[in-house]
Amino acid sequence: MHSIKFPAEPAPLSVDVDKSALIIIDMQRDFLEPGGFGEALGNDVSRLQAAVAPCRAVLDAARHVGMLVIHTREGHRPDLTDAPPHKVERGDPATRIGAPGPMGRILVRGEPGHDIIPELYPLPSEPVIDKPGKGAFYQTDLELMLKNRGIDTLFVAGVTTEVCVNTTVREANDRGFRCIVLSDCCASYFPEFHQMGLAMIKAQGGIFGSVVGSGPLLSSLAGMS
Ligand code: C5J
Repeated sequence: MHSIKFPAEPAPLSVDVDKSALIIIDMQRDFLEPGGFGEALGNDVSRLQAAVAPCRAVLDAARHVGMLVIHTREGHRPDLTDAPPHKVERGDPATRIGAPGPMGRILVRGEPGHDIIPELYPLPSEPVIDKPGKGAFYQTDLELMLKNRGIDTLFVAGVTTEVCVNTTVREANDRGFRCIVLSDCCASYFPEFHQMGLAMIKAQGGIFGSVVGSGPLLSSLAGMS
């Protein structure tokens, strides 16, 4: 057992690193780079850049201490059979899911835009979960992986705070996992949704989980080694 302690909201935490995983949600080119799904929906994708460097620092630290790291990607099969019609039909037909864009077909598996940004690229040893929905547990084998590895705590990073991060945290919470959301490692196209997304998690005594910046976690992980 490797225990670390750090301040968090709503209360300080003590965590066994050996039972913890870092899950990095959807840090894909489609969400972070111009010409992808995020921009097709009318968003300013530069807003998500703030999360990249903190995510990279936590990713490096997690790798250093041997913590399980899992990456997720939102996207669909090339024939879109796993994409709900109501999801596909949203927005301008020229830029909707499956339409051709500068990074290949939007939000389609195997296309350049679907892949994870180079700064946070997974190592071959790190599982990548391809998910058709917003939550990382929906129609994936994430829960099986976590149970098989004896994981009970998730450090959660990625984008966007109020959509895929929040949905995954809520799914994890109902499955009995403790969630610790890394505030500066998450981002939203809407700064106010980022703040509220974090507030909703930590309110009411941590109704869905805890929130902490990368700084305190990095300090306590550095103290381990
Ligand atoms: C969205 C996500 N925002 N990864 N997906 O559609 O949050």
